[in-house]
Amino acid sequence: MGAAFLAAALLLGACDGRGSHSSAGASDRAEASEEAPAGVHEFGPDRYEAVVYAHEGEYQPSEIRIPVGAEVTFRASARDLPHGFLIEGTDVELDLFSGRFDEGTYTFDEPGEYRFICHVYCGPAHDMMSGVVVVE
Ligand SMILES: [Cu+2]
Repeated sequence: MGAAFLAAALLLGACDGRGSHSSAGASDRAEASEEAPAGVHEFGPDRYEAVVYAHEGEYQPSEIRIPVGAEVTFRASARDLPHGFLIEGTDVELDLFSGRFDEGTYTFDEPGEYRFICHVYCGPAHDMMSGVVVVE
């Protein structure tokens, strides 16, 4: 009887383990997208975070406005296929995959417009993928 109880407990435990593992993964992804809305978020003096998503040949947002002198951490992810995120004139070059973020930080000391493009071939819309960081 003792052994039967132990076996049942192990079986129950194993089922619980599998169930909670897969549901935790799903909720992690949901939380990640809800906790990081696309756009620019200020989190300190001259410190900004820009959350960018690549989706169906577009970036969200496609225009990022920040003040000159700001240190910006770009956190970017893809919502469909793998994409790239390269800001011309900077060392920010990120690889975007669905379900996780890649990060790069840059301080914009000069005002101007810095174009960003996709540098990972992603299909017919690849050449249309661009946006701009406006530093003013
Ligand atoms: Cu592309």
